[in-house]
Amino acid sequence: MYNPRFDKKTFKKEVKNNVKSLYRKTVEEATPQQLFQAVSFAVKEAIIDDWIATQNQYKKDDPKIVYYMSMEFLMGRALGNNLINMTAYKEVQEALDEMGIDLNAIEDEEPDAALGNGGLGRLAACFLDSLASLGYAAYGCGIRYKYGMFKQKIEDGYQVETPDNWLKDGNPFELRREEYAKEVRFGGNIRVEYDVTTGKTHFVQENYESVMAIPYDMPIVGYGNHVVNTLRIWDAKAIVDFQLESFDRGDYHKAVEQENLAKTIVEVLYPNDNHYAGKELRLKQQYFFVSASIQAAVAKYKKTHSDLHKLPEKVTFQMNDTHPTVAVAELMRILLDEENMEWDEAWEITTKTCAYTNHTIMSEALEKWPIDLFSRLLPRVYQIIQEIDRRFVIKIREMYPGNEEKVRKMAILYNNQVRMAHLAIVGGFSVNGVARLHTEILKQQELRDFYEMMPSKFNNKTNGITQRRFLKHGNPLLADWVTEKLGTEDWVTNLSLMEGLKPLAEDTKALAEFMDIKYKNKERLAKYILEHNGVSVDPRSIFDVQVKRLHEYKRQLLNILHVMYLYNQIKEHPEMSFYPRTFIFGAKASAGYIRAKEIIKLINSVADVVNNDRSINGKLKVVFIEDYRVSNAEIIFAAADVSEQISTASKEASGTGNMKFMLNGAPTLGTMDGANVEIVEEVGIENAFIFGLSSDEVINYENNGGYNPVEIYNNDPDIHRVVDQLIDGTYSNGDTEMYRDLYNSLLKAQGGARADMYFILKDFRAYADAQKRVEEAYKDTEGWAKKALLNTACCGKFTSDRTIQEYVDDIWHLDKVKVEPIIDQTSQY
Ligand code: CRA
Repeated sequence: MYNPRFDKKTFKKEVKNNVKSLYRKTVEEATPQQLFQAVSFAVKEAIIDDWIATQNQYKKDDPKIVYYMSMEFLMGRALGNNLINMTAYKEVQEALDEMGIDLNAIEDEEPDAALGNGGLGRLAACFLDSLASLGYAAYGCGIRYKYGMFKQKIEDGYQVETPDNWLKDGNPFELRREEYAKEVRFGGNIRVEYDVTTGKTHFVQENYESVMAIPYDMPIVGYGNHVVNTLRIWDAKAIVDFQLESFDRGDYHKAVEQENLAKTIVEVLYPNDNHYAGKELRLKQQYFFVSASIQAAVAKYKKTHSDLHKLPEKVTFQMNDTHPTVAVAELMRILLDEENMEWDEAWEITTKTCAYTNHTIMSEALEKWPIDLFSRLLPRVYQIIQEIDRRFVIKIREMYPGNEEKVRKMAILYNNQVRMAHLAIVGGFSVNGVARLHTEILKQQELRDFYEMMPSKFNNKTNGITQRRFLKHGNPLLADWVTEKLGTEDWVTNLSLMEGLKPLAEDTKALAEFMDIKYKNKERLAKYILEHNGVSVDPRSIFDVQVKRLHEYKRQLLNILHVMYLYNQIKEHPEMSFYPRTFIFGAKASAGYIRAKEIIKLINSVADVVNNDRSINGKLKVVFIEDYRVSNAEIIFAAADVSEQISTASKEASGTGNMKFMLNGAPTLGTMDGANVEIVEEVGIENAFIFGLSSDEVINYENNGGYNPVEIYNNDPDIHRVVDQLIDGTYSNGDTEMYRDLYNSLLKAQGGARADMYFILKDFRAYADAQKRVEEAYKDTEGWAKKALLNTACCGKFTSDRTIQEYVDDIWHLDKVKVEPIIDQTSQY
């Protein structure tokens, strides 16, 4: 894709001009942040041409549009990614080089756009990349949080959160679109008006508070195809400012409230992953962006179409988990109240337009809003949900006469709660899980009744990741090597070509090259760790990595207990052969998740003890990487030898980090959970290290009251010792209480929770054995290289391009668009 704006001479001139007009400085005088801004504005110029061309093409072709509705978009940095996708990275790097500017250093000036928690938010970002790269019309719809995911500092081993003020220097890539602002209303009461002439009833919301939703558009650049889609995130603004009128009318109070509402609603991302906190402000955020997005989508449709009954032919609202599922009722409200439709026709349209993705079976993540809160905040939406529920319950009773158990289990309104997942399933035409095993569990356990009632709605879409960011950008050495070996760069848009690398598993020279690249990436990570954490690690040791949100079900505790066990072994048998190992962790704990924070502290305490014990000759190192996020993830995946995916089977819906490790040549050490199952299927069980209970076994234990960890504790002296070390002061300077709660969680049932809920002791031996197998395998240098290379070679399935194509084929039915670039874009130069 040739773009004259990236000609070196042109581009350099543009950057110079930008530095001058933005900062009244020369390139030499500019700060790195100013250079980042200047370079980004130059790149944005090129993007805007394609953005216009794309939107014009859409106007012409009128393709069907998917609106990906999500509370989270974990975008990471934009500059490098945009350059990659404009296929201009190397030219720009060279141009900047000639100006004495290091592109990598400039990229580091960009704050991550961290408008998400973890997998769910990052998946949304990968999906947008794939949609644009495949040439499909799509909008991401979300919230422009003023503060994204908090920044994590580790102080004295504890996590400390600081606000993520990501917009403080301005976001060069965004466009404020004031002209598309929409009003969103909360609270008040509903007056029912009966129109005698038409015989129609109208529902009028009164005494409400409202905010203005202002969209900011961010370009989503497709790879090498001139397609630029839009991520539309909404900011909030008060409608009433302090006008004299308000005082006069005695509305002063309301004016203040509206001002406050606008300020607070987009203030901050809730930092919970897989956990629902039930805060009123969260529901406000949900309705705020859903209402604004649907209003905008309907308005856009109406501009060029006269018949709203055909909306489903042109629009799908894909609901990313239950967070945006109020969309079902909001679309009904617009069709009923604003478009004056009858219930049945509105319902027909809604249920052909909305679709729902489930991302978890963790019961604490299931959104259930108290009816009093919900109906107070969204009175009209609540009425509509009541009617949806009333009609649905009739259906249940028709289908299962006399079976009130079914009603109890399936109704949307039950026990004074609004069950959002049920609303989504009833109001949508598709329900999908995110990995084969997860979808099966949904069908057979969690959502069984719904599956039995409406089996055709259920389908699986195994997650994926974008190779543009996680290989081409994150691991340029390996990317170039792959291109050279395959003799083509087409893998960037067709990842199944990676299987062409398989024969190289028999090629000694290629294997050595592959491992040499891994080594260089380990050096790069070692440098990062030294600079950011002050710990020096040996790139010749095995880099064993677990990076993901901190959650008990992900079992970072199992990992660190095993490190404690290894340390005991090394101390006890100094003569024992042991391949040097660096255990690398990265994880944020939700601010209120106390046990997760204890685990972070434990990891850091173990690191302190182990890293400072000269007697073990550096055989073991433990590193906790501060502030794990998209930008440093790219460096970490590239450098990993071992990918830790050790969740309690059945709990991790899919996982996507597992795929990023695989792409970068790190074999999985994991349980048969989530997408691990499919990874093993692709790469072969001999190229992974699988251990532990199966999901059936876990579910079986759970249905029968759990298992007895004390028996294991009593019968396995190694486990006994490690567990005791939580309370004997070994890792807490003699403090026996610091890790008492973790100790208790493993051995005692407490507060309704079973002892060792996540089967850590049950799986411990199997895990330690699998780790032993890892060590043995790694000692065989060439054997290991084979496994590593085959992981890269077999990762084709896990591109988000494949996932998106499946969504398109089975759910969205989008039309592919071809964008012709604006030819005359250089005339001004
Ligand atoms: N926490 C799952 O736990 C999954 C992602 C994306 C999660 C992951 O296993 O890979 O979604 N679920 O599908 C979730 O957020 C609300 O549920 C996640 O990121």
